[in-house]
Amino acid sequence: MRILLYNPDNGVTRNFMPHLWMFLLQALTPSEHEVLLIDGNAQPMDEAGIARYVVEHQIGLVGIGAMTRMIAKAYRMADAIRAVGVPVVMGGPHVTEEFDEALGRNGGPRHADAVALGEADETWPKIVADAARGTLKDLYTPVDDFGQEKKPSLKDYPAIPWDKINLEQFNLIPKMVKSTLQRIGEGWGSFRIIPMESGRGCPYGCEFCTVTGFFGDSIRFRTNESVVNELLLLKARAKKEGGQIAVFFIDDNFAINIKRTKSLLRDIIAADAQVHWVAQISANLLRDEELVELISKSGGKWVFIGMESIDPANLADVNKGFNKPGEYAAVLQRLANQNVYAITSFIFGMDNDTTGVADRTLEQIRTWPPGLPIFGLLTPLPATPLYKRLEAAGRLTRPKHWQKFIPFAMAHTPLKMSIDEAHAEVKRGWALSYSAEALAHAVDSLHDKPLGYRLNIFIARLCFRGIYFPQMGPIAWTKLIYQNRRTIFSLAREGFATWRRHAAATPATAA
Ligand code: B12
Ligand code: SF4
Repeated sequence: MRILLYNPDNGVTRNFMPHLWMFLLQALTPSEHEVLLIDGNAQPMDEAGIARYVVEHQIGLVGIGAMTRMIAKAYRMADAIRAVGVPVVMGGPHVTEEFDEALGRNGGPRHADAVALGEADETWPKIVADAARGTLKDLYTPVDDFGQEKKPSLKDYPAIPWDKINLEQFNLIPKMVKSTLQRIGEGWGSFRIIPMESGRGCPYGCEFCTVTGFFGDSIRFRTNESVVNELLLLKARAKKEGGQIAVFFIDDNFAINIKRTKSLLRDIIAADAQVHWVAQISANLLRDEELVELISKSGGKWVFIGMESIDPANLADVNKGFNKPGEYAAVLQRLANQNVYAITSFIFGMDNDTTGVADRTLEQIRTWPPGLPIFGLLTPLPATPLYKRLEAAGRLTRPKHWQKFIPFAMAHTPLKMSIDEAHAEVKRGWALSYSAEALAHAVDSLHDKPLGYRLNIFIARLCFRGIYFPQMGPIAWTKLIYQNRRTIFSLAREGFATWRRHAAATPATAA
């Protein structure tokens, strides 16, 4: 049977990274089946397009995975696929919580033939076998022989064949400059960010988060050896292709067990398996100086920190009191001392937020080493404790907000400001952090660092801007480059001067 795994586009901007679930399920599919992958962010498709694709490629089963924000598109695509007679199984965090919606049991239309609840590592082969026999069941639940919920151990994690998978759709280097860039340094003909997990689960239970409910509060880890081998495979592939690969460790809290993380990072260094990597780590775990040093030595470049708010009352409200705003500056400086920078994520519209929250937050951010601040709104995702609290209090203004997804729009009323005011705060946060002046300031504040670090911050800021201000296509990019021409010119001039100095210092070799 030929199976298509499909992830819908997010409708706003191109994702910088493919979704891990597709590669994982592909690796877990019994070998007699062929699996094709389409990530809508890399290969945009509409309903007619996907219906045509499944017919032309004689697909026997389609698996669709989606977060809440993409679920409406996922359902539309599923409807189009089912209309041409091909069964659809859906999985992921949204349908796990809202399986009645996907199966049309709550009065709405049915979108999926089957739903895989929770982690599908062990149920997927059964789903495929049932689909091949034409006996798909409505629900697949990961349970043990006694009917108890079972979380897969990651000790026997499958080897994802990164050396063989066609990753062309995920190359971030534009085609027109590919062959020129292939010859620069170790090669920049391709640049891909690959998702990798080293563990699952998070015990913290922040009120707005799906993770503790979905993956559980006990943490499971892969072996160091399996992570190191995966990194070596990716590193070898990049070298062979004259390209670059960076890894995003998608663990929700990569240092949740500091001892284990340190041992993994030491093994990465010992095996010479370093690639540039990004990971999510909560601020409280970055107090450890040795950990930060190992992060840097093992290839860590960016750390994503869910700071959420600079107001301890807000943090306590959402059960994230372990974040201490008073130590944010020290944590970021500790990272910057090792040339590691932070993606700092903030949520506005929390219950103790009042107008002016963006300015107050930005005032703090400006005192920190440069990084990538991102701003979102408190969002009640299905089945989270936040959703239940707001529902019980009658505060949800759009209880089924995912059915008509609107980016950066609240679905409940904050306590101390209006919805419109909350939206304006988020807009201000993005506008002031990603203006040409802010980008120039970020680059200038690194004046004592080598050019590479400044370039890294600048390019990353240009890309991150697109999360809020869509910048798809050549016109948007040309405008952006024009707005930032002074910074681009000064970085280019310095790069050229460095290159000339380097060329003059390198003795010519005899032919
Ligand atoms: C990496 C990641 C991202 C990446 C993008 C996704 C990517 N390219 O990988 C980035 C960093 C960009 C990101 C952004 C956001 N993310 Co995010 N992200 C994650 C994260 C940390 C890891 C995802 C992952 O790969 N997990 C590991 C894989 C193996 O697990 P999985 O995807 O759940 O798949 C398993 C099962 O669900 C199931 N399954 C999944 N799909 C399918 C499909 C089929 C057919 C089947 C059978 C089974 C199946 O099988 C898999 C194996 O067991 C998760 C948290 C988490 N730990 O999962 C949050 C998470 C998915 N993100 C979340 C959110 C809310 C967001 C944002 C909206 C945050 C924001 N406020 O801006 C943005 C929106 C992104 C966008 N614009 O599209 C939520 C989603 C909750 C929900 N109900 O939708 C999560 C769960 C975190 C949370 N705090 O609750 N994210
Ligand atoms: S927000 Fe992060 S720390 Fe909090 S429960 Fe979710 S994954 Fe854990």
